[in-house]
Amino acid sequence: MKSWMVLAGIVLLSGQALGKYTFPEGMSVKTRSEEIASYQMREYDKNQDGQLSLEEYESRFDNLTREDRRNIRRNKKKGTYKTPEEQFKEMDKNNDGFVDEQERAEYIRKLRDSGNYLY
Ligand SMILES: [Ca+2]
Ligand SMILES: [Ca+2]
Repeated sequence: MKSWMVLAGIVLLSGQALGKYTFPEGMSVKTRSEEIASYQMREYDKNQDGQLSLEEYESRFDNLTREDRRNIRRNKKKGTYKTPEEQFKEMDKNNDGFVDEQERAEYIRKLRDSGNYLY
């Protein structure tokens, strides 16, 4: 093995031994809810202002996946089903009439924490 490779190996090992891995500054580590929210934001934010209007959010329900439909049925069975408009009002924490990525992520987290299905 070449000496620089050995050296790199030692540096790597000592780094792991210390257990101090810090992410580069400015890099945020996204949670699963945040990842879903940012994916959905790209998908449904038609006018690309970084927020969802009720109309944009409702358009999502025109193209439901099989999993979405299954989750809707499950929530209806549990009695926890909410219409898109009801969901939107619940998501819009600051009542400005729009849902931003953070509000969406919080809602997704809340659904999961309460054991309800996302749709
Ligand atoms: Ca928008
Ligand atoms: Ca809002």
